[in-house]
Amino acid sequence: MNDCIFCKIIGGEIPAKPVYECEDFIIINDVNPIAPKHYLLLPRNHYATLAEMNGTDAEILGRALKTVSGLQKELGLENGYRLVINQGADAGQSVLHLHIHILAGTEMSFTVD
Ligand code: DGP
Repeated sequence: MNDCIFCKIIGGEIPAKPVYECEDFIIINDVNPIAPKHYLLLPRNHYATLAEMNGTDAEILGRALKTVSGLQKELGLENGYRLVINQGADAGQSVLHLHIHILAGTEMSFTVD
């Protein structure tokens, strides 16, 4: 995907300093953090939305959740964290490359506004 900003980050075209990398995905700091710790987990393969994943593709999401739970100490998530996928316009998805927000570092309320 030539015009995808996250593909450019994954491909090294846009410099970033991943806090974690593996064959399936990378984790970077969000450029506009909404919490003291705000990371983005980016699958290396381009899926604009969840709907583009088939069942095999979606197995990466299970590995992603397990990986995040194994990085609690490294990423400073020991007091808890929230994982968010914004899917589509109503959720405010602004980058059409599937990603998981990892939010932590403060107590969070849970509202929709
Ligand atoms: P979403 O609304 O779920 O599509 O969130 C996209 C997030 O991506 C948003 O929190 C800002 C972040 N973001 C957008 N462009 C860049 C970038 O070039 N670098 C980084 N690190 N984050 C970005």
